[in-house]
Order: sequence, then structure tokens, then C-alpha cells
Amino acid sequence: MSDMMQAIAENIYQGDDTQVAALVRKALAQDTTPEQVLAQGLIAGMDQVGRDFKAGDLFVPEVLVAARAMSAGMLILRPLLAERGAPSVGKYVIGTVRGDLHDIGKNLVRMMLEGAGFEIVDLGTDVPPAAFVDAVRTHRPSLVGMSALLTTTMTQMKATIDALEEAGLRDTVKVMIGGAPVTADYAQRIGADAYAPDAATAVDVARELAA
Ligand code: B1M
Repeated sequence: MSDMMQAIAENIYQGDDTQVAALVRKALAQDTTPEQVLAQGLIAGMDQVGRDFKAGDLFVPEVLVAARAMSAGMLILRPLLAERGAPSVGKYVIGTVRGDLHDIGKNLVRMMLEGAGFEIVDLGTDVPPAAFVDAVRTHRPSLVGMSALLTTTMTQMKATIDALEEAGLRDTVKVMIGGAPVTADYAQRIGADAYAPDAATAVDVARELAA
């Protein structure tokens, strides 16, 4: 990894959004591609944040500022990635399920998918099944992703799948679920097509499902 990419990753980790934006601009001016900046700078930094958070070495405030720094970098990269015509590999509707306001993980998944070329429709948090159904009807995505962080809201994933079924739309989309309390076994039990334990895996799984 180049020194510049390393510096971007480190500033993501430190949560310095001003530095991240400045370094991303500098890297692009030096002919580093937006894809390289995303993968080797932003995502590399955020991966480390994720690992250290899981290990208990970082806490939520640090994760939040790192995510904010990642957003500052994405703000610059997003139009460039779109402009370079990275062909859309599929449309992806994503949201945190009804009753659930946790969106840090969902936003990370969203950013990684965007970086991988998915066209994202983000419904935000506390999304009722009917809103997922409406979005599928309107946007005709190839994938729907649901995030839940509470054991009490996980059940909304099944409610959403049932609502898609009732609307006659279940066969038009693949459903992916994730979030700390969710497991592959749960995904299978509620009839989801896939589960991803983290944002990087979510991209791999989404690519497979969209192929
Ligand atoms: Co809440 N919270 N929280 N919380 N919160 C948890 C989840 C909890 C485990 C804390 C605890 O008690 N130990 C607990 C849930 C217990 C349970 O149900 N088993 C809990 C609780 C109880 C609550 C409240 C009820 C607290 C209260 O008010 N009494 C309340 C509920 C509000 C609501 O949603 N209705 C609440 C509120 C909040 C805050 C608002 C303060 C804040 C959320 C801020 C925000 O998101 N904007 C918050 C936070 C930050 C947490 C913890 C500390 C951190 C969650 C997080 O952001 N992790 C969490 C404890 C913990 O996890 N240690 C906790 C970092 C993030 C990167 O990881 O979201 O897991 P994660 O996402 C990962 C993967 O899961 C995966 O990829 C991501 C990146 O690798 N992934 C997907 C996620 N979504 C995916 C979707 C996919 C694929 C992969 O496909 C579509």
C-alpha cells in the first residue's frame, strides 16, 4: 500500500474528516484512481476500525467519527465513480427494519456496495415492511437488504419477506439480511436468500446473487 493510501486509512481510523477529504483530493490529483482510493484508503481504514471494534479496542464514538470521515471521502469519490461509468452491477434497496434505529452497520454495507458499483436506494432506518414493498415495486431492484441490530426487531425481516410474498414481488428480488444478532441459520429459517456477517462479505454475496 502506498504511503498516501496508508495515510488515508490512518485518518479514517482517527476520524479526521478534514484530513481524509484533503488526502483523497491529493491522491486523485496524483493519478490514483477513485477505485484505488476507495479500496486501499477508505475501506482499508474502515476494515481496521471494524476489527478493533469487534476486539473491544475501539468504542462506539470512535466508530461514529470514523464512519463520518469515511463519508467525507465518499462524498468526493461518489460522483467520480459514477462518472467513470463503472457499469451498475445491480440495483440494491437497503434499509434498517421497522422499530430499529441502528444505522452505522447498514451505512457501512451501503458504502461498500456503492463502491462495488451497485446502484443504491437507501430507505434509512425504522423501515416498515410496506415501505420495502413500495420501494421494490417502484425501483425494481435485483436485491433487497435488511439490517437489524435488536433481537426484538429481527422478526421484522420475516414480516418484510412475507409482505413481499403477499405483494407478489418475492420472486423478483433476492433478499439479503445482516446485523449483529442475525445468523445464516436465521436467514434460512425465514426464507431470505442470503446472510452476510460484515460489509465486505455483503459485497461478495451481493455480487454472487446479482450475477
Ligand atoms: Co443500541 N443496542 N440500542 N444503540 N447499540 C445494541 C445493538 C446492543 C447489542 C447493546 C447492548 O445491550 N449490549 C443492544 C441490543 C440487544 C439485543 O437486542 N440483543 C442495544 C439496545 C438494547 C439498544 C436500545 C434498546 C437501548 C435503549 O434505548 N434502551 C436502543 C434501541 C433504539 C432502536 O433502535 N429502536 C438503542 C440505541 C442505540 C443508539 C441510538 C444509542 C446507537 C445507534 C446509533 C446509530 O446506529 N446511528 C446504538 C449503538 C451504537 C449500539 C452498539 C453499541 C453498536 C452498534 C454498531 O453500530 N456497531 C450495539 C452494541 C454492539 O454491537 N456492541 C448496540 C458497529 C457496526 C459497524 O456493526 O451494526 O453490527 P453492526 O454492522 C456490521 C455487521 O453486523 C454487518 O455489517 C456491518 C459492518 O461490518 N451488517 C450487515 C449490518 N447490517 C447488515 C446488513 C447486511 C449485511 C451485513 O445485508 C443487508
